[in-house]
Amino acid sequence: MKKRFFCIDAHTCGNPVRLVAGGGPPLEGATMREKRLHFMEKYDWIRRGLMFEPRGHDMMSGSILYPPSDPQNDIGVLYIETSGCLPMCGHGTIGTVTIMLEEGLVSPKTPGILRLETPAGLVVAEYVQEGYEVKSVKITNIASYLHQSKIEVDCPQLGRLQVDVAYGGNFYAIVETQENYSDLADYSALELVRWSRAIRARLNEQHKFIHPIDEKIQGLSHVMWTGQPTQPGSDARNAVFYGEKAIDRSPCGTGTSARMAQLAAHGKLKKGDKFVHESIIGSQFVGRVEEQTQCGDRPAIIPSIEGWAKITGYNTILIDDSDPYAYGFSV
Ligand code: PYC
Repeated sequence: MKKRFFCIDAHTCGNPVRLVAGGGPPLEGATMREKRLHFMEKYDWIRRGLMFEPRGHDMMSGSILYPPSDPQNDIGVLYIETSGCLPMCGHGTIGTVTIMLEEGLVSPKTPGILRLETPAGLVVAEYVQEGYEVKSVKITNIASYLHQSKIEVDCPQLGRLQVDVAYGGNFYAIVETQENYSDLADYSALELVRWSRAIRARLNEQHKFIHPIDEKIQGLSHVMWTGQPTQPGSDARNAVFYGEKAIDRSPCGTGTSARMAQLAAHGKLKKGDKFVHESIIGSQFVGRVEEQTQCGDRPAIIPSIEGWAKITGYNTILIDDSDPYAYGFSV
């Protein structure tokens, strides 16, 4: 049997977004949190088929749209990626909002604003659209917080590292300059990928990373390597590892949220501050600390992230049961 998916492909500041506009499955559950659990249990083959080779690649990331559970909101978004079904994805949201508006997939209840239900919670997107073109999207993210500071972990080749773990919609190990690590510019992407896999596995073996309000969000999935900025206006540079082989080409929305939460917890950012984050390819997100808040019993911030996306094409993708690689592969 051949399953057909109508996808609109885009990139947000360099990182891919594949919005599944037709062919997504009906999901059980009142909220996107519940729908995500149903998708992971019954439909993960769709994620694998659309994200991995031969139809996707290591960095592939996407979304599927659902009606909102609360009529005040505009739409529900499920995130799919090579790394799994993320609770929240920043670059994916900026790309999804751009595609929805430019292709007329959503009618905003309030012009200039879209209220999005995500598995991690409500995310509000403010956008600037001139004619057809969406110029920029600013998303106000969920509560982000520093989970644990100064965790020691052994890294192949580099040796002992000290990392902080912060949450910005996913859990991030953040590696800052220290005795055994200088700057992401000093290492190859292949080295960063290899080391990320190793330290992620060790950190997950030795620690539990569980969201204080939603125990279904657990496990360290991403690793952020930090560095000095190279572009005018940037405050910092980063390379975020996800899945098994990916380095985010965008500055990473949930990663930038986690980084701002970590800096705020250490007294280096406060409400109202701006933080321009640069990716491995030099693209930029403008982050801001919008509010100080709590996440369960943890001090937290509400961050916003602003960026842009461009549609790259329309893609009708077939997943054919008789294809030995119907459900993707990774080498
Ligand atoms: O932008 O949040 C993000 C993201 C997560 C993984 C890749 N990008």
